[in-house]
Amino acid sequence: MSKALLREVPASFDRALVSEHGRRPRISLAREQHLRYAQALDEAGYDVEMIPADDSYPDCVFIEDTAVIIGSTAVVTRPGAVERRGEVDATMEHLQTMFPLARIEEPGTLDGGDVMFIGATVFVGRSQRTNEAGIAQLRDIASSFDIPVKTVPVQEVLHLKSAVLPVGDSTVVVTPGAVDESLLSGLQILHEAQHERHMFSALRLSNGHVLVTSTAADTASAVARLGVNVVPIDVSEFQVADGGLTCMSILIED
Ligand code: CIR
Repeated sequence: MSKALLREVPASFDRALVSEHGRRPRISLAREQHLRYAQALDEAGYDVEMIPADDSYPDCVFIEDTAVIIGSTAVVTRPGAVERRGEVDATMEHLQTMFPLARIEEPGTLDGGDVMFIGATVFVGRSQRTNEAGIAQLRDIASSFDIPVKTVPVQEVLHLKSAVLPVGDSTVVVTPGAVDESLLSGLQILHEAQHERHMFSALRLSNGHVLVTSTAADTASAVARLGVNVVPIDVSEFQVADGGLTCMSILIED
Protein backbone atom coordinates (compact mmCIF):
# COMPACT_ATOMS: atom_id res chain seq x y z
CA MET A 1 0.00 0.00 0.00
CA SER A 2 1.28 3.52 -0.80
CA LYS A 3 2.11 5.62 2.22
CA ALA A 4 1.75 9.35 2.86
CA LEU A 5 3.86 10.92 5.57
CA LEU A 6 2.32 14.11 6.97
CA ARG A 7 3.12 16.38 9.90
CA GLU A 8 0.52 18.12 12.03
CA VAL A 9 -0.01 21.90 11.98
CA PRO A 10 1.91 23.38 14.95
CA ALA A 11 0.35 25.89 17.36
CA SER A 12 3.05 28.31 16.15
CA PHE A 13 1.95 28.09 12.47
CA ASP A 14 0.91 31.74 12.46
CA ARG A 15 4.66 32.51 12.72
CA ALA A 16 5.54 30.48 9.60
CA LEU A 17 7.96 32.09 7.13
CA VAL A 18 6.22 34.26 4.54
CA SER A 19 7.78 36.02 1.57
CA GLU A 20 5.23 38.83 1.51
CA HIS A 21 3.97 40.63 4.53
CA GLY A 22 0.28 40.07 4.01
CA ARG A 23 -2.06 38.37 6.42
CA ARG A 24 -0.90 35.54 8.67
CA PRO A 25 -2.31 32.02 8.38
CA ARG A 26 -5.28 31.19 10.63
CA ILE A 27 -4.41 28.12 12.65
CA SER A 28 -7.86 26.65 13.25
CA LEU A 29 -8.81 26.92 9.56
CA ALA A 30 -5.39 25.55 8.60
CA ARG A 31 -6.04 22.52 10.82
CA GLU A 32 -9.44 21.90 9.19
CA GLN A 33 -7.90 22.16 5.73
CA HIS A 34 -5.05 19.87 6.74
CA LEU A 35 -7.53 17.27 7.95
CA ARG A 36 -9.38 17.39 4.63
CA TYR A 37 -6.06 17.05 2.78
CA ALA A 38 -5.24 13.95 4.87
CA GLN A 39 -8.74 12.57 4.16
CA ALA A 40 -8.28 13.10 0.41
CA LEU A 41 -5.07 11.07 0.54
CA ASP A 42 -6.75 8.38 2.63
CA GLU A 43 -9.65 8.20 0.13
CA ALA A 44 -7.13 7.87 -2.70
CA GLY A 45 -5.78 4.73 -1.01
CA TYR A 46 -2.78 6.06 0.91
CA ASP A 47 -1.94 4.83 4.37
CA VAL A 48 -1.60 8.23 6.07
CA GLU A 49 0.94 8.53 8.88
CA MET A 50 0.83 11.77 10.87
CA ILE A 51 3.98 12.90 12.70
CA PRO A 52 3.19 15.11 15.70
CA ALA A 53 3.98 18.81 15.27
CA ASP A 54 6.84 20.52 17.07
CA ASP A 55 5.81 24.05 18.04
CA SER A 56 9.42 25.22 17.95
CA TYR A 57 9.26 24.80 14.15
CA PRO A 58 6.39 26.95 12.79
CA ASP A 59 6.88 25.55 9.26
CA CYS A 60 7.10 21.87 10.20
CA VAL A 61 3.78 21.04 8.48
CA PHE A 62 5.66 21.54 5.16
CA ILE A 63 7.24 18.12 5.52
CA GLU A 64 8.00 17.77 1.81
CA ASP A 65 11.04 19.98 2.24
CA THR A 66 12.73 17.63 4.71
CA ALA A 67 13.29 14.50 2.61
CA VAL A 68 13.23 13.14 -0.93
CA ILE A 69 12.83 9.48 -1.87
CA ILE A 70 15.05 8.68 -4.81
CA GLY A 71 15.53 5.16 -6.12
CA SER A 72 15.45 3.06 -2.97
CA THR A 73 17.08 5.71 -0.76
CA ALA A 74 15.59 8.43 1.44
CA VAL A 75 17.65 11.60 1.12
CA VAL A 76 17.37 13.73 4.24
CA THR A 77 17.69 17.34 3.13
CA ARG A 78 19.48 20.32 4.58
CA PRO A 79 16.79 23.01 4.27
CA GLY A 80 17.89 26.36 2.89
CA ALA A 81 16.18 28.29 5.70
CA VAL A 82 18.39 27.98 8.80
CA GLU A 83 15.38 28.09 11.13
CA ARG A 84 13.94 24.99 9.44
CA ARG A 85 17.01 22.73 9.65
CA GLY A 86 15.91 20.93 12.82
CA GLU A 87 12.68 19.78 11.17
CA VAL A 88 14.55 16.96 9.45
CA ASP A 89 15.11 14.93 12.65
CA ALA A 90 11.50 13.76 13.05
CA THR A 91 11.22 12.87 9.35
CA MET A 92 14.50 10.97 9.50
CA GLU A 93 13.33 8.96 12.48
CA HIS A 94 10.30 7.76 10.50
CA LEU A 95 12.04 7.11 7.21
CA GLN A 96 14.96 5.19 8.69
CA THR A 97 12.63 2.29 9.48
CA MET A 98 11.76 2.03 5.77
CA PHE A 99 14.81 3.11 3.74
CA PRO A 100 18.58 3.36 3.78
CA LEU A 101 19.31 7.05 4.38
CA ALA A 102 21.58 9.56 2.67
CA ARG A 103 22.04 13.17 3.80
CA ILE A 104 22.65 16.49 2.11
CA GLU A 105 25.71 17.87 3.86
CA GLU A 106 27.09 21.37 4.39
CA PRO A 107 27.68 23.49 2.31
CA GLY A 108 24.81 21.97 0.34
CA THR A 109 21.25 23.10 0.85
CA LEU A 110 18.21 21.43 -0.67
CA ASP A 111 14.46 21.73 -0.06
CA GLY A 112 12.16 18.94 -1.23
CA GLY A 113 9.95 21.59 -2.82
CA ASP A 114 12.66 22.04 -5.43
CA VAL A 115 12.71 18.39 -6.46
CA MET A 116 10.26 17.39 -9.19
CA PHE A 117 9.96 13.86 -10.53
CA ILE A 118 8.40 13.50 -13.95
CA GLY A 119 8.88 10.61 -16.36
CA ALA A 120 12.33 9.17 -15.84
CA THR A 121 13.90 12.52 -14.91
CA VAL A 122 14.33 14.58 -11.77
CA PHE A 123 14.25 18.34 -12.26
CA VAL A 124 15.80 20.32 -9.41
CA GLY A 125 15.22 24.01 -8.85
CA ARG A 126 18.23 26.19 -8.04
CA SER A 127 16.40 28.63 -5.84
CA GLN A 128 16.54 30.80 -2.73
CA ARG A 129 16.64 27.51 -0.77
CA THR A 130 18.55 25.00 -2.92
CA ASN A 131 22.14 25.66 -3.98
CA GLU A 132 24.57 24.15 -6.51
CA ALA A 133 26.31 22.04 -3.84
CA GLY A 134 22.99 20.53 -2.74
CA ILE A 135 22.06 19.73 -6.33
CA ALA A 136 25.48 18.16 -6.97
CA GLN A 137 25.05 15.89 -3.93
CA LEU A 138 21.58 14.84 -5.08
CA ARG A 139 22.92 14.21 -8.59
CA ASP A 140 25.57 11.86 -7.16
CA ILE A 141 22.96 9.87 -5.24
CA ALA A 142 20.60 9.77 -8.26
CA SER A 143 23.38 8.60 -10.58
CA SER A 144 23.68 5.37 -8.59
CA PHE A 145 20.08 4.65 -9.70
CA ASP A 146 20.71 5.91 -13.27
CA ILE A 147 18.26 8.74 -12.70
CA PRO A 148 19.20 11.93 -14.59
CA VAL A 149 19.01 15.22 -12.67
CA LYS A 150 18.41 18.46 -14.57
CA THR A 151 18.92 21.86 -12.94
CA VAL A 152 16.32 24.59 -13.44
CA PRO A 153 17.08 28.08 -12.06
CA VAL A 154 13.99 29.51 -10.37
CA GLN A 155 13.11 33.21 -10.18
CA GLU A 156 10.37 35.07 -8.36
CA VAL A 157 9.00 32.12 -6.41
CA LEU A 158 10.21 30.05 -3.46
CA HIS A 159 10.66 26.63 -5.03
CA LEU A 160 10.56 24.90 -8.41
CA LYS A 161 7.21 23.32 -7.48
CA SER A 162 5.80 26.75 -6.61
CA ALA A 163 5.84 27.36 -10.38
CA VAL A 164 6.08 24.00 -12.20
CA LEU A 165 3.52 21.35 -11.26
CA PRO A 166 3.20 17.94 -12.87
CA VAL A 167 -0.41 17.07 -13.74
CA GLY A 168 0.25 14.14 -16.11
CA ASP A 169 2.97 11.72 -17.21
CA SER A 170 4.64 14.46 -19.23
CA THR A 171 2.49 17.53 -18.64
CA VAL A 172 3.23 20.41 -16.28
CA VAL A 173 1.43 23.63 -15.37
CA VAL A 174 3.91 26.52 -15.36
CA THR A 175 3.72 30.05 -13.95
CA PRO A 176 5.01 32.22 -16.82
CA GLY A 177 8.29 33.98 -16.09
CA ALA A 178 9.44 31.83 -13.15
CA VAL A 179 11.65 29.42 -15.12
CA ASP A 180 13.30 29.21 -18.53
CA GLU A 181 10.82 26.89 -20.26
CA SER A 182 13.41 25.66 -22.75
CA LEU A 183 14.91 23.71 -19.81
CA LEU A 184 11.67 21.71 -19.60
CA SER A 185 12.15 20.21 -23.05
CA GLY A 186 10.17 17.06 -23.66
CA LEU A 187 7.36 18.21 -21.38
CA GLN A 188 3.98 19.51 -22.48
CA ILE A 189 3.41 22.93 -20.89
CA LEU A 190 0.14 24.52 -19.88
CA HIS A 191 0.37 28.04 -18.47
CA GLU A 192 -1.25 29.09 -15.24
CA ALA A 193 -4.04 31.62 -15.96
CA GLN A 194 -2.74 35.19 -15.58
CA HIS A 195 -5.50 36.17 -13.12
CA GLU A 196 -4.65 33.13 -10.96
CA ARG A 197 -0.92 33.81 -10.88
CA HIS A 198 0.81 31.89 -8.03
CA MET A 199 -2.49 30.34 -6.92
CA PHE A 200 -2.36 27.03 -8.81
CA SER A 201 -0.84 23.99 -7.16
CA ALA A 202 -1.34 20.28 -7.83
CA LEU A 203 -0.50 16.89 -6.39
CA ARG A 204 -0.65 13.75 -8.54
CA LEU A 205 -1.92 10.69 -6.69
CA SER A 206 -1.28 7.03 -7.43
CA ASN A 207 -4.98 6.42 -8.26
CA GLY A 208 -4.62 8.78 -11.24
CA HIS A 209 -6.47 11.68 -9.60
CA VAL A 210 -4.79 15.07 -9.22
CA LEU A 211 -5.54 17.30 -6.25
CA VAL A 212 -5.73 20.94 -7.38
CA THR A 213 -6.10 24.18 -5.46
CA SER A 214 -9.68 25.47 -5.43
CA THR A 215 -8.27 29.02 -5.49
CA ALA A 216 -7.26 28.54 -9.16
CA ALA A 217 -10.50 27.23 -10.68
CA ASP A 218 -9.87 28.37 -14.27
CA THR A 219 -6.41 26.79 -14.45
CA ALA A 220 -7.87 23.63 -12.88
CA SER A 221 -10.60 23.57 -15.58
CA ALA A 222 -7.94 23.85 -18.28
CA VAL A 223 -6.18 20.84 -16.71
CA ALA A 224 -9.48 18.92 -16.60
CA ARG A 225 -9.98 19.63 -20.32
CA LEU A 226 -6.78 17.62 -20.96
CA GLY A 227 -8.67 14.61 -19.58
CA VAL A 228 -7.16 14.76 -16.10
CA ASN A 229 -9.40 13.76 -13.19
CA VAL A 230 -9.00 16.84 -10.96
CA VAL A 231 -10.08 17.02 -7.31
CA PRO A 232 -10.27 20.62 -5.99
CA ILE A 233 -9.22 21.24 -2.42
CA ASP A 234 -8.91 24.44 -0.40
CA VAL A 235 -5.50 25.01 1.21
CA SER A 236 -5.72 28.81 1.39
CA GLU A 237 -4.04 29.02 4.82
CA PHE A 238 -0.99 27.14 3.56
CA GLN A 239 -0.82 29.27 0.42
CA VAL A 240 -0.64 32.36 2.66
CA ALA A 241 2.62 30.86 4.00
CA ASP A 242 3.98 30.14 0.47
CA GLY A 243 2.93 26.49 0.52
CA GLY A 244 1.07 24.47 -2.09
CA LEU A 245 -0.35 20.95 -2.38
CA THR A 246 2.90 19.04 -2.71
CA CYS A 247 4.55 20.50 0.36
CA MET A 248 2.39 18.91 3.04
CA SER A 249 3.29 15.29 2.34
CA ILE A 250 5.99 12.86 1.37
CA LEU A 251 4.34 10.22 -0.80
CA ILE A 252 5.92 6.78 -0.77
CA GLU A 253 4.49 4.88 -3.71
CA ASP A 254 4.23 1.09 -3.63
C1 CIR B 1 8.90 28.31 3.95
O1 CIR B 1 9.11 29.49 3.65
O2 CIR B 1 9.80 27.49 4.04
C2 CIR B 1 7.47 27.86 4.20
N1 CIR B 1 6.72 28.97 4.74
C3 CIR B 1 6.80 27.35 2.96
C4 CIR B 1 7.39 26.08 2.46
C5 CIR B 1 6.63 25.50 1.33
N2 CIR B 1 7.22 24.28 0.92
C6 CIR B 1 6.99 23.72 -0.25
O3 CIR B 1 6.26 24.24 -1.07
N3 CIR B 1 7.62 22.59 -0.52
